[in-house]
Amino acid sequence: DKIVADKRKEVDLKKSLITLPQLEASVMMERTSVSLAAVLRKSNTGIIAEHKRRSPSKSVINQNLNVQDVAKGYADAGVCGISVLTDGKYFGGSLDDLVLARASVNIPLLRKEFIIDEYQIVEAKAYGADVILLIAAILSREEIKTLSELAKSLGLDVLLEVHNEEELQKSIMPSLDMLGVNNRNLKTFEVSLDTSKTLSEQIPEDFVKVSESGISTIGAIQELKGFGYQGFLIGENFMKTDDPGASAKEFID
Ligand code: IGP
Repeated sequence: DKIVADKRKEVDLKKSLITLPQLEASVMMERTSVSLAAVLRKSNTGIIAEHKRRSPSKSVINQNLNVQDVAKGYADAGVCGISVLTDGKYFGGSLDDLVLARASVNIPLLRKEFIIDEYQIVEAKAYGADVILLIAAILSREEIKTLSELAKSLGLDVLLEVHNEEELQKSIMPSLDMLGVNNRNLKTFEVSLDTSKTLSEQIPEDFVKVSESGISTIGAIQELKGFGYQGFLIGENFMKTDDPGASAKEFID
């Protein structure tokens, strides 16, 4: 599909600019990662707040804020982790955003990206991420295995994202830490929390369950907790305000 073809080109270009051995020599490779799964297991709020300037479904969400201020605001609010979009074309993010967020906070950072190549995982580590996202809709079981095992070998947590039962069944393997159910239908952009509710019972107990997208009320979180969810990935609802940290804080106090 289109996104995967775009990423293939992007990654091939990057490999020619910064080689894998050069990435592996970066100082950040020595940093000890913080496990988001471990933080979520101990938390009773479970908020993972996202830095998101725009999206294909909403176009502009917030272009006026500084990523360091947003990250600090989220951390001060007491969120469990921060998701930083690094995709430029569809979401207006970059690896610079990840580095700047890393410079601002010590809580777990998720690199939110369409990962299709091992290079992007080393890159995630080199630019300060603690967690990577793998999307079952764009990867085969073999790819999920290779990519997640590399991430684990670098000390990174893995969040595997699914939309339906078929994606879930093909993906289950021990090298994953968290299973995320995306409530947004990628084709229609429609959001339904029923997706999380329906799939919850099929997720084995050993994985931390994360519900992603379209969460905008504390009531929704309470309901999802009843289905075993311990993580709640929220972007737009916080980023559409002038003070995303303050908005996140309302979900934590
Ligand atoms: C956040 P929302 O509806 O709260 O802004 O959603 C997050 O779940 C969403 O940005 C997301 C996403 C993705 C973005 C989930 N999976 C994969 C890009 C790629």
